[in-house]
Amino acid sequence: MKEAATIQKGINVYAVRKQFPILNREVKGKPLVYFDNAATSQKPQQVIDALVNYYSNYNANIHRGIHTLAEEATAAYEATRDAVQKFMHAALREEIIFTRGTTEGINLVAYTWGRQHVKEGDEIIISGMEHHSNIVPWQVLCGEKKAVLKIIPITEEGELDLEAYKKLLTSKTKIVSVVHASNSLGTVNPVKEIIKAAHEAGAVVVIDGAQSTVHLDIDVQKMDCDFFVCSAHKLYGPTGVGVLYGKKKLLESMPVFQGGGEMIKEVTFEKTTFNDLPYKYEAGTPNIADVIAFKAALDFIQKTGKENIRLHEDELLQYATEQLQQIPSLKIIGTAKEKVSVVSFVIDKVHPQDIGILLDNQGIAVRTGHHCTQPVMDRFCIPGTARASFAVYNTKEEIDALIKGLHKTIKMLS
Ligand code: 7TS
Repeated sequence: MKEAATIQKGINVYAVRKQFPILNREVKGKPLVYFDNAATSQKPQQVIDALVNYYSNYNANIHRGIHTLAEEATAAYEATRDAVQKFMHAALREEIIFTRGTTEGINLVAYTWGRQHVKEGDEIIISGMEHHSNIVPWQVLCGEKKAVLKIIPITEEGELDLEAYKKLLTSKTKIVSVVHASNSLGTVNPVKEIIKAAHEAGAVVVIDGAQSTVHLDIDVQKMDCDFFVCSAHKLYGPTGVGVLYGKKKLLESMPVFQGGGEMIKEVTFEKTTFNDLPYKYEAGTPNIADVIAFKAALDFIQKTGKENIRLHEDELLQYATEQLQQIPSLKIIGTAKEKVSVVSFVIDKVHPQDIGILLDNQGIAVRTGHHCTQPVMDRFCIPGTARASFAVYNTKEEIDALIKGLHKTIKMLS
């Protein structure tokens, strides 16, 4: 990658790139251009080092041991909780529950608060742009309780129809669960307005922050969401770790999710008493190494600067959008006013799968298909899209390579 090109606002992208060893590799004899960041981001060296350091120097199970290794591991694990609390501006550290990821967080809420409160004839509202993980758990719950799932429609631009949403809210609405930023359209939803309206109707709100947390400032108190979920692996952190934020009052009142070690105070065959928050929802040995390495990812974001990252990504999104719009046979799906750095597109007479394969032959990784949002594809009457999603380490030169690759693809296939 040439260093002569412009250094984009606030960050030296080439210095950032040096922290990500994987970016040095080649794919099919070409330098890797990684534009599949919405699926999972790459990891900086400090995250990889944190994993290696834990396993090399203080691998031990947490909370239960009094020996040095156990104490060190516990302290590092709990330090991540403090870092997440700060990162999301949660009021209390016990409101931060570690999960396996966004999917598990949503399922946890559906199985606990959902099962406890949703009754026959009640309503749950989700939107037409949800990831399958924010559809299926609610469908299962509705099936079990004979409740009704209602869907907020999407406009042609890929925005939520808020007027329609407000009409869907009734006294029977128990839960509203919506995505903060869409993984297939890039749309940033006005979650504050959505939450306020839901609360006025007496519903609790779950925000799926899988895509937003890495791009936007997250302040769960200002947002006033009841639950917020995200995944570390989309935040430059490891896979297998996520966060469920919940308001303490709700978390305390909810039934337990999984039973086992850690989540108990006392067990007899007659009766079990459950542990305090957050441990009540962290049954069994957690993913210690990855939780610890997640803090290194948050440190990386902190050091690089959230605002700098956002400005850089906005610039990449704008540049890519302008460049893609110049290809006559290409149509961008998702043209909302507020977007994160995700751009989905289709090309006349070319299947998205073929775009993906031919770009991969040129070392360019994009995601193709329905992106686990099949209802979005149905809404736009398309089989799928090709999706390029940008991260802090991507450059305009890489976008130029994508555009060149697309021209080549179109020439070959039409
Ligand atoms: N919600 C949204 C908005 C997502 O983008 C994803 C993952 C999930 C939930 C589920 O997250 P997980 O970490 O539990 O799997 N999105 C994608 C994607 O766009 N391509 O691969 C995974």
